[in-house]
Amino acid sequence: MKESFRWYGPDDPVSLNNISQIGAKSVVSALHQIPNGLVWNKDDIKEHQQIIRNAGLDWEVVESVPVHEDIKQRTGSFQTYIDNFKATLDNLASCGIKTVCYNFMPVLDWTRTHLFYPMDDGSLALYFNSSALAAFDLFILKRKDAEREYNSSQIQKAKSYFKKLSSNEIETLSKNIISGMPGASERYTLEQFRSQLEKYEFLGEVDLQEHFLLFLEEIIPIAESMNVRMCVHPDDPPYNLFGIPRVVKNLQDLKTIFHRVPSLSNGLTFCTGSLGVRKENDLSVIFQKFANRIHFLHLRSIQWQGEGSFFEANHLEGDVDMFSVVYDIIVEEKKRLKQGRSDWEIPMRPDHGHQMLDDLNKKTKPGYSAIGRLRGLSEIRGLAQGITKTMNI
Ligand code: CS2
Ligand code: MN
Repeated sequence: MKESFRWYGPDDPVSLNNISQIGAKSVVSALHQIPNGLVWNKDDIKEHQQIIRNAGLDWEVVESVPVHEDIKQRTGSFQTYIDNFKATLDNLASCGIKTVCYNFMPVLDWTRTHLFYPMDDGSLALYFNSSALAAFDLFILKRKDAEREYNSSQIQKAKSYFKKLSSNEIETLSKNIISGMPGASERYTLEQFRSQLEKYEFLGEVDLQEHFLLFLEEIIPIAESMNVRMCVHPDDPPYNLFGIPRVVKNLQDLKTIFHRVPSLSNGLTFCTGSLGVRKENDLSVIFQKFANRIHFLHLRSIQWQGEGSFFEANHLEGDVDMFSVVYDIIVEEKKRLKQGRSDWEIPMRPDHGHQMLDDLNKKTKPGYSAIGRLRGLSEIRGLAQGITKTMNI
């Protein structure tokens, strides 16, 4: 695995020098300052790339080039945005950056209800509580027909959850859900969020999936011609939220995506913490099935809490069997090496970490503090070395 670390740019409290000390060899980054839908021009890409190179690192993976809402809904200026997306890929490729992560989650990117969920050891984790989400949907957002999405026991739990919230907690919960997560290209007020959701009123799962496939049919041939490896990030969490569909959530979705557009440039970001939230998602089965098109790895674990709730566990704990995941990855890398594939070493980043030690006293990006990810990367590095050495015996 090529050990990588996400860097949010010059304003990231975790510096490039920190990343070097952590031992990562490359950086995962994006031009977050460019509004969703606009072309990333070569000068801006080169400038960012040079900053990373000056620190002795390499910009290996783009995460993410955002997909405009018009493309997801196939309305308005979607064709212009698709053309802009292609132009961005072209510019990235001409600068030598050829692995591009993106996602197709409608309206919201990744979603959590709590950003500082205390662990027994005093560190803080990201947490998704399904009752909190339902409480927000039903009693704060007051989305029209929201109660159709929940059964009576879920509504009951959401009600008692909501009753206990102070006005500050209501505000924090809302903020976490609609405008809190790092890297998300959209931030909303309650009003804006409501009107975004309304746009999906007549869009079902099949429609959204078709919009995604049509997007891929346009993008992937261009990517392939430039040797660009596109890798879709699974939905996080991998189920429908707020009554709007999600279409990159399980084995069946992935089969559909790769069946319709079979080019290897149509690849996957294998995010164990996202896919792993659905109990029926067998990570090993998914990995083996699409191994040759996994272009990027996000390694983290989650701990199921029942009814769709989960918190982010330490990387080698929780419900993701990290040993099996890393084992599968190493087997795939050896296979690629034998086949002479130049991309045999798959870029991997520790996907999130706990806020811990000195980072508890710092303002950090939720999930992206230095020390928790350092712990995750170090544990995974040791695990990988152990597996590789025993395999060679
Ligand atoms: C998130 C996001 O789970 C994750 O990896 O932290 O990075 C986000 O969902 C991605 O950027 C997807 O494009
Ligand atoms: Mn991820």
